[in-house]
Amino acid sequence: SNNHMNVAAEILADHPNCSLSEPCDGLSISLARHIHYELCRDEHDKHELFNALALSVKEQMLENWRQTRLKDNQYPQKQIAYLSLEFLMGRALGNALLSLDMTEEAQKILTEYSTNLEDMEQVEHDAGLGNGGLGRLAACFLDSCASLDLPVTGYGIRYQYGMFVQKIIDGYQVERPDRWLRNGNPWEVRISNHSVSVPFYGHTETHVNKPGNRHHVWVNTQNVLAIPYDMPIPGFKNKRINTLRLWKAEANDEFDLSEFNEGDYTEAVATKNLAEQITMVLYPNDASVNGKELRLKQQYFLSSASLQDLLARYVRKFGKDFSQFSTYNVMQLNDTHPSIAVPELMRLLLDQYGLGWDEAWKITTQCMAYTNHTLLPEALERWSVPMMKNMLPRIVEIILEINARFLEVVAHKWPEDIQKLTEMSIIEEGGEQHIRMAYLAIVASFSVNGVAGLHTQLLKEGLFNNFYQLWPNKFNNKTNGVTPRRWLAFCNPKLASLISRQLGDKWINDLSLLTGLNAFINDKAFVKDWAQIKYENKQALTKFVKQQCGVEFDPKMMFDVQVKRIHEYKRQLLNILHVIHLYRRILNGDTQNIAPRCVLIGGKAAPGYAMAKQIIKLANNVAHMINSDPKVTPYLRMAFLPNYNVSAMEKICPGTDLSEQISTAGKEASGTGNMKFMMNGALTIGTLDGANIEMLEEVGKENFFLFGLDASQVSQTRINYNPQQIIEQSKALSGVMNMLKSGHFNLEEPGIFDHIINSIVDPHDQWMTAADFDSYCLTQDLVAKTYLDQDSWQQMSIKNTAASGRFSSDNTIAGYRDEIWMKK
Ligand code: NBG
Repeated sequence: SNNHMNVAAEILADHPNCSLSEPCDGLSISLARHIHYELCRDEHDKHELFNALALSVKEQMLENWRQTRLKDNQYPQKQIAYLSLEFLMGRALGNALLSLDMTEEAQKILTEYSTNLEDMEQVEHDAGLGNGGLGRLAACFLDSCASLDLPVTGYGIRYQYGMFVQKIIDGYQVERPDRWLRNGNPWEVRISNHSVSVPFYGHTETHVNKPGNRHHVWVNTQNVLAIPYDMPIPGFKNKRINTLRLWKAEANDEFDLSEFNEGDYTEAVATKNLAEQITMVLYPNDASVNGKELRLKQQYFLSSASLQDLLARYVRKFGKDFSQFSTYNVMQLNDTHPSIAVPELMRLLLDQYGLGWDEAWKITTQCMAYTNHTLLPEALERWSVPMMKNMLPRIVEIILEINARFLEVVAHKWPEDIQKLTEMSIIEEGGEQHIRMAYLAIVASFSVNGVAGLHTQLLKEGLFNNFYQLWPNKFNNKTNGVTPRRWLAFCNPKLASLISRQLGDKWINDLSLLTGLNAFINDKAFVKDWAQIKYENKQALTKFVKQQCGVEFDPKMMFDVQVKRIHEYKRQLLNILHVIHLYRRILNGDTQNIAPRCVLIGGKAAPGYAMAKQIIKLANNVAHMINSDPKVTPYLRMAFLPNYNVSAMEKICPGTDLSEQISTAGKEASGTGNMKFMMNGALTIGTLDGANIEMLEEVGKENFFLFGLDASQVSQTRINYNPQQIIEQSKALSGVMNMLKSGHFNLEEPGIFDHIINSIVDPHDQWMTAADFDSYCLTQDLVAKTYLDQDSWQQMSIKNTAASGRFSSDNTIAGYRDEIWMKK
């Protein structure tokens, strides 16, 4: 690596005077400059080279970034703020080069430094500032907003530690801190002069300036500085560079440090640590809550900092006349996590800018929009009133006032219906009071949306039915999508160029054009190329699996993949039970019609979720038994992939034949991994849940492996659910259960799977694993039969990609734009 400096020096010497055709800030010279003037030593490692490269790619965006900001400030048009506690961005380099149309240029430049783009890309740490689907959705949305030329700013938290790194030790998950910033983050720009101060604790006082004019003040607060770090979000070849603004917490010296005596340095530093704790770490809970005080602090910190930023920006342009605020601003709340923005906007308008309640409420309710991402009760946020009163006393006052006024509306709609009041109150009574954040969000929002057709329907019929009766027009559906830039063009370059060869490259911006592929399903040469690319992607995935798990896959076998957070409702357990079933068949010599397959499972468990962790252990133990039996491995192999994340998915989905989307119907709000697999030509085995339903509609049921109970059958079956009886009546399932109970997979670890075994036979098993088992196995047999007929498999694969156009996040965002953000 010590010749990088020489290469850089030569390039710079060749360009003593920059010209229009070769500007000094072009990629090549910029990179040479960063290496030559910033690395400062001859010896440096790949991280330093990566940083120099990323800095020079960022430099390519700076001018357009500035232009975008100028343009957005200049024209009076609506600004959209996407508020989210999670942005699961993954790596930025490859995606930025693709958007800037500089991939080839970068490849060429890097050969001069005796390295290549793939190697450089591998050096980048994932920005793992999210748990799973919800955070990755936010990232896909940012890409689509920029590509659709929309003035959308993402607001989030710059966690110093993102999603934990998962190690597997003796088959168990072990969590390690994600030190993603340890080599610096070349993409971010710290904007110190846009810092704001966020108050906590203290108490409120009411002052009467004039008779009848009460003025509220929140005093004696402990203030924390919020410093913005901006990341560029390039649109696809359109010169727009949007911003992801991430807030970092720092101690506010002006206030806190003055409290301490001169020289009491340790105490002063302790305060600094307390403040910085707020943005130290991402909570690793997916679709569940843990109610910790620090989490509420994070939520308020993000909401307050972002709103202060938006208000300051508005005031710079329009002064303190807020009558136009809702014309030019809308805030999309990504789940209830940032819903404390509702009372915070009220507080800023009332206390800071002196508006009256009615005016402030009108503004607030005209610019808040709320997206719900789950029906699971354990994910619905409720904050203890006493806890919030202590931390955010003024905010609680405002919530109580919002609730009092809202309950008058309820009483008006349903006169003398006390039950409605209790059901719908933002404050949950009975024992300690709690604030129902979803209700707060609904009451204040002009739009409430679910993330897939079934999900929205269930919101209206069930969870939020009262609110739906009160305000039917607030409710709307926006089925999720994923960005075709990252999830096809970038991650699967071979397939992308085959598609472009047939259709041109307009599909990258208009994914509905993929239907054009249907014209080639009988074109033998095309089908052969299609199959060959899948094979090569499977070879690459084989290498990755070997590297990560030490397990030998064979690209000639079917690749059957389930990667997502580990959760009982997602039913990785059902998948494992089927694997055990196949294993038994093979041991019994019943190998007829078995299509040899490699099963890959990956995903993280929330550190406090014991059952999910046991499922990981089970997957690892079953994989171990299977892979160490040479009678079995010609037919079946299995691996558990550690540390599943965005960049792993970029390798996995291009090389997958069969995508497992097997949640208990009615539980998965949408799913988005399902869409990535479909785009990349995988076939899906799945239940009628979330967006699977719409995928099936698009591709036709003959090209989708459907099984299991639907959502209403799940509710019906629950009433008299008797898994014991189901097991007795199923030869296959009783065989599997007996093998599990015999301790076959845990001979040296007695009892460790008892909890899992008991959960399957429990009549209260919410996930109804036993109920769907036979149907799942039958459908898996059909999968195998189809796979053995490669011609029809490949045709179905093409049809799946062809039908995936609707699931571009461009399409989803066009819906948000037309039906929520620009409405009115
Ligand atoms: C998740 C759902 C997924 C959905 C994503 C994105 C939460 C709370 N919800 O089904 O479980 O695809 O959100 O909408 O993480």
